Amino acid sequence: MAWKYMTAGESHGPAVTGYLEGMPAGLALGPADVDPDLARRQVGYGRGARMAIEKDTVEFIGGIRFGRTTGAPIALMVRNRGREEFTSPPKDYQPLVMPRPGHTDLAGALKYGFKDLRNVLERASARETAARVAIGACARKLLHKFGIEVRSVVEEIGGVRADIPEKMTATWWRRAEGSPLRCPDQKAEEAMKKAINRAARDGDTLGGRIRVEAFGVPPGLGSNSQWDSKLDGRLAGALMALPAVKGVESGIGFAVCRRPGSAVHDPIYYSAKRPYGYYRRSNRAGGIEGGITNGESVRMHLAMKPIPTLRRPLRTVDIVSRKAGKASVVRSDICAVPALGVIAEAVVALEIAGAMREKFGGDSLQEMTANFKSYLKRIRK
Ligand code: EPS
Repeated sequence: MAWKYMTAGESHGPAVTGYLEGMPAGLALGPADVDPDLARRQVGYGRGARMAIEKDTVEFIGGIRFGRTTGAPIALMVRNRGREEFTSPPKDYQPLVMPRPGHTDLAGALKYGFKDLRNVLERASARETAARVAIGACARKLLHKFGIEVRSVVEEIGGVRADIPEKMTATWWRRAEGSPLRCPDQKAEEAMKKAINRAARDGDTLGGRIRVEAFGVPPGLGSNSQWDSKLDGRLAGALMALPAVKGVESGIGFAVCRRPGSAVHDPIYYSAKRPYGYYRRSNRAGGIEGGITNGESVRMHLAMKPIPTLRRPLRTVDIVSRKAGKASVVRSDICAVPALGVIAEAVVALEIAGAMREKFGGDSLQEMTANFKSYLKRIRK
């Protein structure tokens, strides 16, 4: 069973597309499972004018018949409304030649030999994440069948830290979902909005920190036996590969280097009433020990850098004349941290669904479910 997902398509081309291989047959799946996540990705205080242009909806091209997966690869697309000419350059076309520090502009131009940075930015654009969110929503639908939920919350924007408990109750998660910044601490949310307004006024941008958490994950996903099957490694790799992410923490992450073992490791308890018997009262490990899930929620934190397009641009060098100047200014967002939360949920869903497929196999949902149930029975025995 291969589990694989890929995307293609440019930010201002006809569409962004996604490909997902390894879904079992028989899962009810359609646009109604995907469009709500596409809409969640689009909201967020601090986003730019492009989001007023787009109204993302998915179109399935493969892998579904009469509303159910067939076991064939899923192909889908999200059309772009903010399209530009792609076949030949318009008469007044001006190439982009002033690379933005912090962007892929210069590294990409050097790598591919371009004299027009638009060739790089089209694929580097966070527009691509619409495709990852769409295939992530398919993975999420599969996870629902096994009682697994993935959620995200914004913990920090531009240096303003929210006061959020380690264990968020349903009320906290509802508040996060209802907030334009995905932040359940209302006081911090107001301060974050002010910081975003200030950055907008100053021609600047802001990054932040998010938490992404998967609930109901059974113990035993991933493996300790080989480096590339460790689930924390896979999650970290997939999350680090999201636009603008510069740091990933598993559980308490970097805090482990400042505490003794007794304040890092989570003591083990047992109760026959618990779903898997064994449980922890703390979850500093973030639900993964030695690359394998331990039955607690899988929790990761991400650090996002501020967007590199600044209305008050930084110094740069023209890639044609090599003369000093100011970086190019194009339409962009001020802050996209809340969107990163939704995108990270999609990636975590994709990675956990992949690990579930690996462990429970089966060509149909029915077969996979039977394998899952027999595993739980053994664990609970
Ligand atoms: C982006 C720049 C903006 C964002 C875009 C990501 O697009 P444009 O250059 O067309 O104004 O709106 O994000 C999306 C289109 C999206 O769907 O998230 C960039 O340079 O990364």
